[in-house]
Amino acid sequence: MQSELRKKLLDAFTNSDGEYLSGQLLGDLLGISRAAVWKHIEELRKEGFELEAVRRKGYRILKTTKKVTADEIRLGLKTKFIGQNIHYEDSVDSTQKVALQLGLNGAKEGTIVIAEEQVSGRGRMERPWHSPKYTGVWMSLIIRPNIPIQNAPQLTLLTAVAVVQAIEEVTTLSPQIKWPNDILLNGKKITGILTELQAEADCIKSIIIGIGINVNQKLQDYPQELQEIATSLAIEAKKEINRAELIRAVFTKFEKLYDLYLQSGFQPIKLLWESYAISIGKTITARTLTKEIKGKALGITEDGVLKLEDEYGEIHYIYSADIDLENK
Ligand code: BT5
Repeated sequence: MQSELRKKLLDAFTNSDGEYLSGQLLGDLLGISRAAVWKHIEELRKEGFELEAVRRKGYRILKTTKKVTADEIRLGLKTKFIGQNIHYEDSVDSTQKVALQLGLNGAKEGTIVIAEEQVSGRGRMERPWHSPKYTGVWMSLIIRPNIPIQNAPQLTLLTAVAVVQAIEEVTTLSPQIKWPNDILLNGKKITGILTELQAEADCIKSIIIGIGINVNQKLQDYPQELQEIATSLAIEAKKEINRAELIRAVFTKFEKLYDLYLQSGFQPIKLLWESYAISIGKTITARTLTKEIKGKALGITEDGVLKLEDEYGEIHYIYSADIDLENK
């Protein structure tokens, strides 16, 4: 985890808008000596940041690292609590697993676990999630909302809206959402979301939201079986995307929507979700664990449950399923 001093230092650079900051000023802000400031600057350099030091002017960050370390994400982050504590790893089996453990150990709301690579990343029902190094965003967010357990799936939908809005802000792309947890571009999957609960009796202890975003992969980076169904932001936008900038945008959008959700409930989120939904009004097939139902997707209920009308006019409420769209 990042030290408080390091956070303050990066916040100072965030707020300086590219102006020089003197060693004296930084020392005063952080409550440390100029020599200690210099040590922190050296550590940032070792991490890969390019810093300019000019006599009588001070320090300025010229270039960042292209990694998604806690420091890299912090520089430019302006949220209140989402992403204010970042646990960064080069390689993990799954960020969900690390976050579940941190959640049990009392990690603060808004804590993020992020890794450059996952060697056993997973989707729903233990399906594998392909998470190669330095290309995507593989992260898990810990939140502790005071809501009934049955409302937890709404947070998957809220997260999907946040990711779509972040992608729209950082790129010129306009992704769509396929209920419940897929974000698509040109019919191919760009993001998957996995929501897991830690609950006791009827009370939510924490919710771990896993977000996997394909950012800078090239088509050949995917195994054969994914090349048909997956894409990345770089493939679609035809240029590399700054992962840290995208992550900060996801945090900012999520925090806004989450605050709105806690204040006003699911209704405003539902409207936003529907505006991005690809399947509403279309004929789809929902494959649940026990059956397959084909019909017209009418929309989602106030609880985020999918409403499907079959050919006999019967309405089905789908809580969990994989969805196939007709004529993809
Ligand atoms: C999901 O599951 O879409 C949820 C994925 C969540 C991944 C994040 S990454 C951070 C956190 N840590 C984890 O270990 N997981 C979370 P599902 O709807 O079950 O879709 C899984 C299916 O997507 C697989 O069976 C593949 O067909 C496909 N898939 C696997 N890797 C992919 C990728 N990188 N891009 C697109 N599709 C992929």
